[in-house]
Amino acid sequence: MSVSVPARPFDFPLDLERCALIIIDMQRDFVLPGGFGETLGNDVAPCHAIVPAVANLLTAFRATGLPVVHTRECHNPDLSDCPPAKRERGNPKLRIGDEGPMGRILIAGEVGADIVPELYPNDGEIIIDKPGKGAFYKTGLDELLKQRGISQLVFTGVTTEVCVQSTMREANDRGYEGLLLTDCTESYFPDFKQAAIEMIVAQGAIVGWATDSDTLIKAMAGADE
Ligand code: C5J
Repeated sequence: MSVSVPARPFDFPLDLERCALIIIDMQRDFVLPGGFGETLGNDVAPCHAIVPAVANLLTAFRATGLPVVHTRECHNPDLSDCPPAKRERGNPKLRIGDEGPMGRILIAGEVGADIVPELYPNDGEIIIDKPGKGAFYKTGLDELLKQRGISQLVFTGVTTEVCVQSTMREANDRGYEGLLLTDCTESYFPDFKQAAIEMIVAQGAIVGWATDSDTLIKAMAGADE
């Protein structure tokens, strides 16, 4: 069943049999003090502030039985999948792999690299651990989505212009249609968030569409009636 969702730059043709929710990197390391985001000098509070909106959307998706994908940007404990160019860049207080207050920064299995409790994956939901910004790079995400017949992705998470936009672009190149929820994504830089949204919807949805979670949830509820 298909439903038209008011969106920019034009209505999104949501296919309720072929869409999945993807929640990008809602990890303690990006949204709580003491993690990777803060070691880079950022105020993480705005990224944490979207947790209730994402949780509300997650509840709505779980009620439909549609697939949910959670991603985590993280690396192997021996850093074999972390290019030195990524680890050594800049002058952060702590680097990837260093011991921080929530365990080793961005290392798989550490408390900081895990998803915040409010959004924690349920059994059966897809979890993608990714070494890069995009969730398709060096992961099996494309195959997992294709096995489930998914052709549309609803995007949420952090940060809008880095891992969310990278994944939206990767998805677009692979033929998926992407809808970004503007109240369920955030950046450490408000201007970058807005610019990323504009880049995505420009030129007739060159990367994808944008709307907010209330609009999507209302459209999904309307489809049930
Ligand atoms: C960053 C991300 N910003 N999840 N990662 O390094 O956007």
